[in-house]
Amino acid sequence: MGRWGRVINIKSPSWSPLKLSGCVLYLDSSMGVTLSSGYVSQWADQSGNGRHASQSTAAYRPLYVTNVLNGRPALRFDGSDDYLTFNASGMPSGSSPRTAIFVVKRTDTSRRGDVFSYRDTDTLYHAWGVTLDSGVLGDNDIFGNYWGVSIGQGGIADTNPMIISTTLPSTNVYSTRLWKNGTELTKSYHGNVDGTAATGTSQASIGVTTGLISDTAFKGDILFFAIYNRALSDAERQKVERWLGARYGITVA
Ligand SMILES: [Ca+2]
Repeated sequence: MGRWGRVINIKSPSWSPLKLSGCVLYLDSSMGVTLSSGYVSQWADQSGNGRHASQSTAAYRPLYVTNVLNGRPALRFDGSDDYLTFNASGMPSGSSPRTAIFVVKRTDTSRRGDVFSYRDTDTLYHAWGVTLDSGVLGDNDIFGNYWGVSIGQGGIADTNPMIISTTLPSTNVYSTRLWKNGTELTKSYHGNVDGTAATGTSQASIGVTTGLISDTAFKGDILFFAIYNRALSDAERQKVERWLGARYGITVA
């Protein structure tokens, strides 16, 4: 040991978005993926809540593709019938605040591009979900039980890799915020947030809107997907976005 003692690494190399409190679902394509003949039968939730996303029907499983972004693998959804389901029970709903952050790369923006959704207990509508298209449930882009945030005709029609973040600080839909690669997007709003998440593995989907599979299928790659049961602060959200940007080689504002 020299005069100055050990060098202390003041950075935290092990930090990940999992370290933030309130993470209720955490899916990372670099871990917890179970394959069947090259397709994904399960994507294990790393949040500790056991909300593993899975698909029992072989034809509906997304393809696992290595070295998609910055050496990281992806789940490739075919835009036709591929999706995974998880249990919606206990997910943020009703008047509770929430955050979703994901990393995706669309390959066909003429498809609707629904990244996830989960159903309301009334089974007709949805407690929450995010699509990258417009024209959903009455021009909603982030939608619930007849509420939504519109981001204009065409939605986020971008085939570049992107980090999408959205927060809902309160039950008022007008409080919803939405960012692409760290830049906040202009929106318009309507309706109210009131859906209550249903119970059951078939009630929540990744890659489609639950119950509307053929109309809503996302076409492209999903690499990362996290949901929190609170609205992350701007500083927290930016920390996650920068971590994701470095991890996947995406420039963040
Ligand atoms: Ca398929």
